[in-house]
Amino acid sequence: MDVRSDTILWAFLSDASKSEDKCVVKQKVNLTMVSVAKSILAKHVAVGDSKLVPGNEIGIRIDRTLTQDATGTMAYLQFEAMGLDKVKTELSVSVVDHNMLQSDFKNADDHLYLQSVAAKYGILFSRPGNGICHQVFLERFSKPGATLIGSDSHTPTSGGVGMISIGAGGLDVAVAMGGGLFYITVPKIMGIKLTGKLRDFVSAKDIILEVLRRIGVKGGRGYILEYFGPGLKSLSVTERATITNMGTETGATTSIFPSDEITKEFFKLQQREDDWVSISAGQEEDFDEVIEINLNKLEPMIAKPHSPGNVVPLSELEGKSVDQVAIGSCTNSSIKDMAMVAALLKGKTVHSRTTLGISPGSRQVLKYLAEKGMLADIISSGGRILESGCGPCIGMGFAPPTGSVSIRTFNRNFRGRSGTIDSEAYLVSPEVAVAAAIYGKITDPRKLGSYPEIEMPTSIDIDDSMILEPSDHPEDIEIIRGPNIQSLPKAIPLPEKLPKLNALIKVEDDITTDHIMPAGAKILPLRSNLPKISEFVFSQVDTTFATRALESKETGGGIIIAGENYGQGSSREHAALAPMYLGIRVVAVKSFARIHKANLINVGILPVEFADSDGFDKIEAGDSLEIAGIRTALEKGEKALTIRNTTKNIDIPVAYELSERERKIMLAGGLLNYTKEGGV
Ligand code: MIC
Ligand code: SF4
Repeated sequence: MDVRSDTILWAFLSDASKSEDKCVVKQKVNLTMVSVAKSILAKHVAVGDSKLVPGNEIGIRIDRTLTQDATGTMAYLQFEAMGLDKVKTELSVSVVDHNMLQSDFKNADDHLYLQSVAAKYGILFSRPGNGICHQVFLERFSKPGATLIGSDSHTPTSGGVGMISIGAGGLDVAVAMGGGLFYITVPKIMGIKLTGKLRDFVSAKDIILEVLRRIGVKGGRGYILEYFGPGLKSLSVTERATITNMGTETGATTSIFPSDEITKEFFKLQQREDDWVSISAGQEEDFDEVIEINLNKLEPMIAKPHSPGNVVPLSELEGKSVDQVAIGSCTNSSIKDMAMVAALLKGKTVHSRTTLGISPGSRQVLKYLAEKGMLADIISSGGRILESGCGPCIGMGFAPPTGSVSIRTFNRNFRGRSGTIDSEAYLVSPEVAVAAAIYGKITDPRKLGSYPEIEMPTSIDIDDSMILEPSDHPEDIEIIRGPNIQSLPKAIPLPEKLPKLNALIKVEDDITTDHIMPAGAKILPLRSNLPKISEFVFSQVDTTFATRALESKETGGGIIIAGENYGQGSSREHAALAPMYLGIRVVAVKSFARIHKANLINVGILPVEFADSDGFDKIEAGDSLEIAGIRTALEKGEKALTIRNTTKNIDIPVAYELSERERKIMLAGGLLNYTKEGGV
């Protein structure tokens, strides 16, 4: 049965059982008001109203979970702390893809820890080299109509097959693995209507860049982006996944496509046809708002430094000299992408001033390239083959030179993320990346000649031998803990009064989690060692931050002051855990990004927003602040609090936006404490 009609029936039955007299009317409403996202969410609501009123909190059942190594070690330490024997999900997968360079024991130790945890607790383990978590999940574990949360912000990649897939902090994933619900504020649904057909050399990446050009890095907050319209019939699953992957950069809760005959073809190719169900597209009236993109008119696009929202037509930057080109990442590393790259590179040579690095998204993709001779075409052109992993996307190797221009098929171009603080990163499609590599400058890819016809395979060799099954004898498995694995810090519940909070730092709008907790080849290996990684909090913004924070921890704790969209970007809970370790008790901002706010709550840091437009201006870094009546306000659900600036002798009204459950979590001192106390 089509999942959507199944849901309509289900919604009707549940309404009918609650309210007999109005059920006919409600049935009509439900019949016309179901988008793909709503149909799946409605089936998974376990707490809250299944009518999905935007702004309400709901708890949803999670069918599958995903972790990657950089967030996974913490997530599994937290799972271990829950004291369960086994995961309770239908399927949980742990992938090693981020911390791949093994310049000492740290990453290698973490891989062993993750492998042993997976074997013991019933989790599938995708070994290093098997591919990037989102590409591997899409290929082998995605399922239309199901729910997924992953400890990585690009988990929405699997929305490309019609799955509700949401990025979350590691602790939320640990709770879901333990059978707990995942709580979200019901988002609105933004329908994105695609009409027409992409022209040659314009690709799926240009569609999502166009979405970002229109709505920016804040425009998706509070929404699910759902695609529909006649333009879908020319987009393959991996092209759809490029779009849902990078929808994360709009701040959206997730992005989703329907599941149609094209999706079915993908499942056939993956020899998983049984996992496929049809979910028909929503209609225009199902959405809270609609934007339309005519694919016939789309041009190649480019996102300028240092934000994925700085999108302009490529033509504006033509001729700019390029030092490095990097192709790959969870956004653009499918068979289709890589086959296109190989075809365009065939018989050509990379320009002498430019280096080209290519990381295929998965072992399946890499093997296909090798079998078809495409790898030889890439190698002959001078392209450097990097491992199947995140690699340069997160500064794990292949850092660009000083002051350079790096053209990337990735999804993020934040300052310093490449590993080189003064390099400029630009985000483009694979076609544009190849043109830049060959000409050594930003070039319209249409200059490359005729557009290659990429024949997609109808069958491929499926080899899951690098995905390890959990042990049949979990009691015999010893968890391997190298010296890099440190124990979890204890969160201390907030007191009634914080009499002496030090305003340690004041930052502007759109601060990313890469600013708060940088990544890269030096810092990422410390992800399972909180005391050590905490030394790098805000290190690219203010090198004295961590030392000053630790000093304030002794005298009353710290507070971070920030502008709009604080914490955009990744799901890394280290951007909350490490500040917690350094004694941060409160973060006061103009507005938050979704996942980071949830992570702050999970570790017991109070997120508050300025109530007045000038509140932000009334605090300077270094001011001493006081907040009273905290526990009483949380217990009573009174949102308003006052920050007293004792340095300037003024009061600044702030408010928290927390559900009843979140208030209880704050009172318990974080989600782990709350769960241990029996909270659900
Ligand atoms: C990223 O792209 O920023 C990461 C690295 O994949 C993060 C996760 C992490 O920091 O480990 C993400 O997107 O959530
Ligand atoms: Fe890995 Fe980059 Fe994708 Fe993050 S965005 S999961 S670092 S490839």
